[in-house]
Amino acid sequence: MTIPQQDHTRTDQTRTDRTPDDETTFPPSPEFVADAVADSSLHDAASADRVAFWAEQSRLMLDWRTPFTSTLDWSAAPFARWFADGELNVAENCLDRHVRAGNGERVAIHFEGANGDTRTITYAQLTADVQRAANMLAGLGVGQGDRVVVYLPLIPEAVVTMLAIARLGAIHSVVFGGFSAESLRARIEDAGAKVVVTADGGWRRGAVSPLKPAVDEALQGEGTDSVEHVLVVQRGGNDIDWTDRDRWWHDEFAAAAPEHEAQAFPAENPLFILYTSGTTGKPKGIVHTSGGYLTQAAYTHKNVFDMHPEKDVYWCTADIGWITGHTYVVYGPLANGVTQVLYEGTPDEPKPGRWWDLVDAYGVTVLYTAPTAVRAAMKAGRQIPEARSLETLRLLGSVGEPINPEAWQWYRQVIGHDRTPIVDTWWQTETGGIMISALPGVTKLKPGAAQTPVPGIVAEIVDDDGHRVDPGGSGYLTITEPWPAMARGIWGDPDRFVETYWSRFPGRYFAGDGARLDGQGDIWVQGRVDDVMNVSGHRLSTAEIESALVGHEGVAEAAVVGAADETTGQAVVAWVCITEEAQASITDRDALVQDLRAWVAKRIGPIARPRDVFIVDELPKTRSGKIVRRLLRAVTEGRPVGDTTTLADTSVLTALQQHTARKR
Ligand code: 6R9
Repeated sequence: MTIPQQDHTRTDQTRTDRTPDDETTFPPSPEFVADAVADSSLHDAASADRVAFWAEQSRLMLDWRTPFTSTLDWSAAPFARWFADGELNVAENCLDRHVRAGNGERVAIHFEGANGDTRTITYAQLTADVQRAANMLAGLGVGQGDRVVVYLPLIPEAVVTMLAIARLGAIHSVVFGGFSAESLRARIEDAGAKVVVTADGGWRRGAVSPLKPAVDEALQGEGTDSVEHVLVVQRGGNDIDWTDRDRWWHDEFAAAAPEHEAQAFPAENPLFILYTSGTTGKPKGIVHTSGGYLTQAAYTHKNVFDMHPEKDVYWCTADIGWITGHTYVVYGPLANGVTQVLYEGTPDEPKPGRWWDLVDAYGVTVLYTAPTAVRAAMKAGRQIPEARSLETLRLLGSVGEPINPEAWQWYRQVIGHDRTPIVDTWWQTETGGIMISALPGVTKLKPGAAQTPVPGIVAEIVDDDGHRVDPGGSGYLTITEPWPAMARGIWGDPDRFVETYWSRFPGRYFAGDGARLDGQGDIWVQGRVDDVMNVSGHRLSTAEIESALVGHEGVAEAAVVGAADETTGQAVVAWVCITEEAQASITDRDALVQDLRAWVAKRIGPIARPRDVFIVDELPKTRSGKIVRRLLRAVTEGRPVGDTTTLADTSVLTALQQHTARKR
């Protein structure tokens, strides 16, 4: 069965899968519908002719220098070619064309540094900066197809650098500033980078965190001889070592010519490589190209976030080191000519509530963030956002993990004042853009479910044998038809691309997520399949139990893992952080533990009752905020934890190990 597209006129009907969560829905308000970008005609057009639909969206969203005549070439599947005989310049689509259309004075970026320094950059200014930066990079020998590694804080120069590289038809590979020298080295080597762009340091919690030393260390390592220059932005003002290959950004920038004429490149010219960690071994360099990627970035950004460029102030809180920062900080919003906020710091520096102050200060209308941030805000307490206005917000988005219905409800009530729609967007580094999400103004929203493939995308949930599951069933989330922003491969390793994503279910793309299809055809993404537990032969989803735990008033955040158990195969083990209020009021922790076990048993069923509940201060997370259950499982089972390089803070593990040691 193909997952039915959302029928927003359908009301209550017989449901084969009745869980309490399937019952709660929020239809779009008439006020929202009246001014909504998306309407149901998108679904109609995409169902009528999917490939023609994408061609139409591409022509609508982008300016092509040479119009394409071929839309999709799938003859070398799974390596797709979209719009292949067309030519465009990606940076010109994000910049110059808005200036030419008379919108040069519109603010592109409201930048706020961690320390409170601010910059307002218009489209005209950003275009000028990128032109000059393109000349600067060309002067350092960067041209079409060359790789440039970007290792910068979240500052305007990062956006300028990415776009300048794109303008030259070169390939950027952004490495998150929190990654170590060794991770950086491995990426520089794999990409064969010619230039590295970095900063002396960035600001975090009132102090400078140095970046350049990691580049120096990386370049002393093996396999980095390809690097000819390091371009250094002055940001932290910290002392740094200097070598012959180093150049100050401000010197080179000032010396570069101001005007740069953008050349057109083929649609399939590579735009970037972004490394993502696999389950094992070395990170995969996911390759994205130009025309198809930008089409889907712009189309999803416009329709999923209901973008009205002339009046919206959009804010995606992701770092540019992640795919979310690529597609929904840089390419989507700028292709659509939208005004956005760019903030260097953390949500709570110098004190809790900084994010909400920024929402009020800039009049943010659309906010896109991760469930982990929502749960952190829940943990800190609703009094913090309640002390702010937040009246300008009209739409909220979520990405990165399943959002528990409880967090969804809190996000809507406390941040969205009970009126904003929330779009829960499922996608991946490999998909390039949003794949599954409600369309605001069209879809009846369901807390906790990503819901429906966006028009143009076809998703199916299949069982172990690759057969489609019926409504009410669970299985593996697969994509059955090629899409414009799909990865074009793994850098230097085409076989690994086929093996990793296309071999488990022949003819289908599968990248590791489990999902449930409810009685109304809505998709509930349940997290990576290795997060599914098997307790006495029952398949239990970690997400579902976590959701139940977070529904308890004392719990702020929960991570559940299946730990090896002699009798039940696996046993449910929960790690929870409790709210500030609960910390203040609870005297008997054992009683709370028993209460939580009973709570889960009551909400889901006795089979789901956790064997152990550990109350901890923090959970192990990646730097992009995803809970690392693999490590939690190892700790729970008392095994060595192995590679911890993806962790934001490794000291968390030691604290966790003390809990299980006490237990043994
Ligand atoms: C965009 C991004 C991809 C993995 C993906 C899935 C999880 C992302 C989600 C979600 C449930 C959502 N994920 N969005 N799970 N609901 N709305 O995060 O890319 O860093 O490559 O991670 O994140 O497990 O497979 P990436």
